[in-house]
Amino acid sequence: MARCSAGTVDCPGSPKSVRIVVVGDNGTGKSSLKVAAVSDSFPPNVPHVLPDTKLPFEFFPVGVPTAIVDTSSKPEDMDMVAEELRNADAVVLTYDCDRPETLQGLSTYWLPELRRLEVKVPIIVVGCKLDLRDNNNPVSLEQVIDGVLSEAELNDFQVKCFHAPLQPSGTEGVKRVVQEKLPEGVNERGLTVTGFLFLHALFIEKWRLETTWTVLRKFGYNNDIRLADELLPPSLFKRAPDQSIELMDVAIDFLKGMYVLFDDDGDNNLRPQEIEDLFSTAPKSPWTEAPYVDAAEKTSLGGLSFDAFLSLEKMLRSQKATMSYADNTGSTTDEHYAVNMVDESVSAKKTLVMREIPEDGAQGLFSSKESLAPCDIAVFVYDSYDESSWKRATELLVEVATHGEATGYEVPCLMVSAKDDLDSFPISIQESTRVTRDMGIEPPVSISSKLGDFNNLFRKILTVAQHPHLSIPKTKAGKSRKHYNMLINRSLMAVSRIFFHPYS
Ligand SMILES: Nc1nc2c(ncn2[C@@H]2O[C@H](COP(=O)(O)OP(=O)(O)O)[C@@H](O)[C@H]2O)c(=O)[nH]1
Ligand SMILES: [Mg+2]
Repeated sequence: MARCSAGTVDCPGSPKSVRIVVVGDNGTGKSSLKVAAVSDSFPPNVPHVLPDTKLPFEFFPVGVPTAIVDTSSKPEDMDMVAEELRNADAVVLTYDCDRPETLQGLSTYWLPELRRLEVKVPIIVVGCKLDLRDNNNPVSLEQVIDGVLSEAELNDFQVKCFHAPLQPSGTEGVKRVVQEKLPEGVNERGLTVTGFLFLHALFIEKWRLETTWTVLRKFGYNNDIRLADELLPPSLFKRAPDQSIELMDVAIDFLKGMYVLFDDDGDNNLRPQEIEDLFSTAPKSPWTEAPYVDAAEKTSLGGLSFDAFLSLEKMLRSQKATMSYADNTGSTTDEHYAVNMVDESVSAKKTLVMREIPEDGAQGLFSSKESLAPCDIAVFVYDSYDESSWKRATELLVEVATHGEATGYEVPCLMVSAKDDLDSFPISIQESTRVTRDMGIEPPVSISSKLGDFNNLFRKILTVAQHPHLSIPKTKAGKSRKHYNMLINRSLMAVSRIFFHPYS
């Protein structure tokens, strides 16, 4: 795509430009859209296809030149359009709000075409000529991305799975069969999701199991009805070792819907039987084994509250991410986890996934450069009555700090002094405060599990994790290296000032 014509892209020495390719049916408003974007005015007459143009500079403040590429809609130019689409960084797909058939054109032609060309860049659908829209009969995008298989989509599906198109009478036949038994399985636009599922139930009932299996296999499911690993690229979920996954609000709403659906009596307590029902379509519940089985708080009735349910779900996601798709059924059983929600404020809750690491398991933490990267905070618990336990905790703190300084994956740390109900001697408060202050972290939080006094520990953990820069421990060596780097930087700055501005 190194084309220098019309001053658009990738001339040697110039920064790489972004190409936004505009495609859509003839007369939908592509060329006018482009002129309007570039000149901020509506053109009375536009040529059929405009030459490539860069957007005015204020459109790309981050300094990336952006070009809008207009395209032809003539059938004989489709090869050229395909070439543009392959080189696109983003695609704008236009339809005409005044002509519903151009919206249909998206699902019958343009979207399948983009799929066929394997265009994997962001696509923005734009409804042009809003001023001409018939408000009594508005066409909308929902009609295209609507969870309904149109005739053409049904046909694509058939070709993908069975390598043969359906005859027009075939599609009609399918729809008729579904409609007779399940009226909501079909609407004027095609086969609905319920209709599609009903059709498969029908195949299974009639012992045409191979049909459903063929479909499942085509979409990458194996004999255990599990998606093949290669279809779940780790990069999809996990980009860098220190990035984590957050569920979006829609995902949380979906989970809430599932919870409410299966919590039959609506008592915010999902009983073990109800959990089993929830996972009845999966090979098995992922939560019946370590490390999940005891990780979440149980209600007094032995079930899961919605918070506990959501915490386990989040733990599952973070495990999937950090264990890089190791089959979680095979995870080591000596790993102990606890998950729960912590109220950050009245309206916001965060999930804490805590992994217990026994003293002799600590070495594994430093096994590789990235081993501590997924961790948002390290908490060191010591027995306030046992000096050796305090010593060991400070040693570990120094090890974590050193590992962080060496690898660049620094982890904020918090010390916790346990058994506060005992007299905290011989480790005096002064001593522990001095050590933590010297390393640049908060003083230890005192708790007593026996008295049930957690001194707001979980919120404190959350605060430290959310403000990591305030609690990254520094070793003496690390500090002096930092000091040294600062000195070097300062002197370099001084040198460059003298060097470049001899008269200033
Ligand atoms: N009323 C109205 N007409 C428009 C609008 N955008 C484009 N048109 C008209 O629609 C016709 C086709 O536009 P054009 O940009 O050539 O479409 P293209 O074939 O997709 O490039 C022209 O007569 C334009 O003036 C709009 O927003 N409102
Ligand atoms: Mg045009």
